[in-house]
Amino acid sequence: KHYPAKSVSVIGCPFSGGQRRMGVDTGPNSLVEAGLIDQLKGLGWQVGFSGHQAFEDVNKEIAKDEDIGVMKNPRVVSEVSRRVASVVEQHARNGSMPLTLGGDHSLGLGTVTGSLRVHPDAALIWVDAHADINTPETTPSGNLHGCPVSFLLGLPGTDVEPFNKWTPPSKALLKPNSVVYIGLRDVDSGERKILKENNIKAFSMHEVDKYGIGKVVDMALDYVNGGEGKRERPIHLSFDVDALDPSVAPSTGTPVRGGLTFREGHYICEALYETGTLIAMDLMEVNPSLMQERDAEQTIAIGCSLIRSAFGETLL
Ligand code: EXY
Ligand code: MN
Ligand code: MN
Ligand code: MN
Repeated sequence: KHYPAKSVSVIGCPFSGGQRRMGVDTGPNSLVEAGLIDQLKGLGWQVGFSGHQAFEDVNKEIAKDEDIGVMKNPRVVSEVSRRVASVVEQHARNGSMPLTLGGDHSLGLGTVTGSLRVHPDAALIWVDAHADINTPETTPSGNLHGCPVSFLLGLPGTDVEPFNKWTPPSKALLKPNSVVYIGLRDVDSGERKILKENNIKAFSMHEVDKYGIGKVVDMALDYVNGGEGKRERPIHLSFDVDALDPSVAPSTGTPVRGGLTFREGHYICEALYETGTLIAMDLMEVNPSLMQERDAEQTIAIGCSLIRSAFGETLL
């Protein structure tokens, strides 16, 4: 077990610069206001939380942050990821499991970098409707929340400023065979090519339908552990709430039909907790300003319950 002390650090990241819709920066505060901290304490965890990350200084540069190529807000996204990496790294080094609340998924570049600095052998499980593996050359939108995985892998096309100042591709910490996706259903053609060429393991919704979520999670864990039933390798879980079906989690910026059910999403979190090898979690893309108030409340409540499942809440 990697966190026997049951100590968790909640890292709220009010950031929206990796995409173009307002409001995702209020996700972390909504999750905390909904009672997340006490819920984690109720599960027996020691919870460190001393307010959200202060990105005001960087955020106010957004208007001045000119595109580089097609990349939107490149300097701001890069600086925020750089800071998040070091915050996640510090907590992990102190033996407190980082739980990062987004914010948009460009933050994943920071969280996973932080984890890998402390646990270089960790694998990444990316639960998402999207692969978030566009490069600055393939991105159809220029939105960097669609790109963090390509930077983590140091793929061709990611050797660009300002990212290469602190996370150069030559020093990439993540290997293509250390990533597994679950929940994909909106993958761009450039991304599909990248997944194929790099032989990256992905369970799309087609595989979830075909095998069932239980088998999919088992196959994902067997794959990263390199053996059937082996459960040793540290795992970073990056959970984009849009992996869930929009009927389950409506308030998110890039909803896609045909997603995970309520139970499938929770099952993933429960099963990862059960392995005892989870070393970090991200819960991303909760945007309470989208859809009706009821929808926002539902999405926030589900964000909290996914987290509780990953931190040991059981049905019986
Ligand atoms: N693949 C599309 C793009 O790169 O623009 C959409 C990405 C949405 C990413 C969301 C966070 O998961
Ligand atoms: Mn995502
Ligand atoms: Mn997504
Ligand atoms: Mn798309």
